[in-house]
Amino acid sequence: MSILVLNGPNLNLLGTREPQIYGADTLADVERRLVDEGRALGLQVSCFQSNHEGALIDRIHAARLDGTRAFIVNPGGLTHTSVALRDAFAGVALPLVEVHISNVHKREAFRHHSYISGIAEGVIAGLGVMGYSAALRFLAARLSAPPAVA
Ligand code: CA2
Repeated sequence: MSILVLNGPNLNLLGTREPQIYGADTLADVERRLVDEGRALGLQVSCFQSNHEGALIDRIHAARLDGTRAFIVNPGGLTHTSVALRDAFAGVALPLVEVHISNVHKREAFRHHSYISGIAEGVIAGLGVMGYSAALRFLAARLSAPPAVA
């Protein structure tokens, strides 16, 4: 079973700036760990990051045909702006978990609304990069059993 991990704009800067907010791990560190953790859980993890909304949407559409069973997504700033990204996920209709490294609810008011949360199975915020691993563990369980709640 394949899980696609998507990261949006500026997350390629992880580990290079603002470590007090986003931690010290680079995106390559996070992606490597998720691939390893996925293997241990019997999941094949693929990763994609882009600074371009259209590239993310194209990758989401491609997931219809490449065996992807679920998404883990940190949409970055597009979380708070992008109806188009939400429509792409809704169009593909695979389970998704939204992850934010920081606790967006402790930050500026404009970060409190997400266009994605309303179509997500779950939302994780403020656990640092561990949030991605928590999402992966959740999906491993979710994909091998039906959801306990609608
Ligand atoms: O907390 C998160 O994961 C966010 O999705 C990160 C976004 C932000 O716009 C959201 O409100 C919350 C920003 C990503 C920028 O990532 C950087 C990482 C390191 C250095 C600079 C930017």
